[in-house]
Amino acid sequence: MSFTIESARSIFPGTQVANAIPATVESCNQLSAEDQLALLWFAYTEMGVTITPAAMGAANMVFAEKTLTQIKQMPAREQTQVMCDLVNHSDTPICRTYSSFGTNVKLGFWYQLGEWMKQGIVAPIPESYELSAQASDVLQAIRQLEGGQQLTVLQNLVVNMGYAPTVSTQKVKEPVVPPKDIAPRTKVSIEGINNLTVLSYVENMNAFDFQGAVALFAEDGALQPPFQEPIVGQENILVYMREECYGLKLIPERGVSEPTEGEFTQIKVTGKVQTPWFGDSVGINLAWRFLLNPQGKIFFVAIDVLATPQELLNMGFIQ
Ligand code: EQ3
Repeated sequence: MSFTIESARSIFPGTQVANAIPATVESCNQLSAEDQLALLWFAYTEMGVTITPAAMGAANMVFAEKTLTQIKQMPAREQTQVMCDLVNHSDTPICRTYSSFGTNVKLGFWYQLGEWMKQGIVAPIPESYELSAQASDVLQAIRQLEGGQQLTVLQNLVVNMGYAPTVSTQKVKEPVVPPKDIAPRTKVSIEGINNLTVLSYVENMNAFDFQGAVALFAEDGALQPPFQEPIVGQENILVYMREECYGLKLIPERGVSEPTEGEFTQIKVTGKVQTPWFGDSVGINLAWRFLLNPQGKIFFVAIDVLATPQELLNMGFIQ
C-alpha cells in the first residue's frame, strides 16, 4: 500500500496538538467587533512581550503604506469604523486591500496601528472600556495559554480579518519586490536524527533558501502548516514559504526515524520556532511530522503547535 496526502496526515497519531488555539480563536470570533478589538488590545498590552521593531523589515510594509496613511488622516470615528469593518469582514475597499496582504504585512499593519493608538494618532480603545462577560471569559482563556500559543491565537485572528470574496480574488503575490537576502548557513544537529533530507530542510529554511527547501519535496509533496489544510505541490509551497517564512528560526531538538509502509520513512522531530516579531524572547513548541518517499524526498510534512512543553519529549509512535 502506498500513502496518499490524506493518509499521510495521520502519521504519528499520538502527537498532542494545542487544540485550545482554534477553540479560543473561534470563541473570539463570536464576539462583537468592539469587544474583539478591545480584547485584542488588552491581551496584547498584557502579554509582556514586545515586538522587535526590526521585525518590520521582515514584512514588505510598502504594500500597506498607502492604506495606513489613509487611516492616519481620518477622523477618529472613521478610524474606529475601519477597524470594526476589518473584524466584521465587511466589503469595503480597505478590507479588500487588507485581505490581499500576506501574514507579515497584516501583523505589521496592526503593529503600526497599535503604535499610533498609543501615541493618540489613531482612535484608542478607551481605558474605561468594559468587556462583555463573554469577552472577559475569552481573555481569561488567552491568559491561560503559554506565550507561543497566545501569539498563535493573535496571529490567527489578525490573518482572518478583512474581506476576501470566495471567488476570484486578485491576491497580491509579495515576491514582486526583490528577493530577500539569504542568511548565512549554519549546520544543524538533531538528537536521534541523521537523515540528510530533514537536516537540509532545517538548514535551508534557516538560510531563507526556500528554493533549496522546496527542492527537497517530491513534485506532488505537501506541507501542512498548523491548523491548516495541506499546501500541495512544489510551486505552491514555494509561494507560501516566500510569503510566510522569511525571518523564522527553526530550532529542532530531537527526533525519531522509522521505516513504514511501502518503503517510506516517517520521522518526527520536536523543537521550537522563533518568529522575527519577537526574536529569541518567545519560542513556539512544535513538532514536524515528516513522511519521506522511497527516493528520500519529502512526500508530506505537517507542522503542529504542541499542547504542552512535555510533548517535546514525547516521541511515541503508536499510542
Ligand atoms: C493594536 C491591537 C493591539 C488592538 C486592536 O484593537 C486590534 C489588534 C489586532 C491589535 C494588534 C495586534 C498585534 C500587533 C498583534 C501581533 C501579533 C504577532 C506579531 C504575532 C506573531 C505570531 C507569530 C507566530 C505565531 C509564528 C509562528 C510560526 C510558525 C508556527 C512557523 C511554522 C512553520 C515551520 C516551522 C516550517 O517548518 C514550515 C513553515 C511554517 C510557517 C508552517
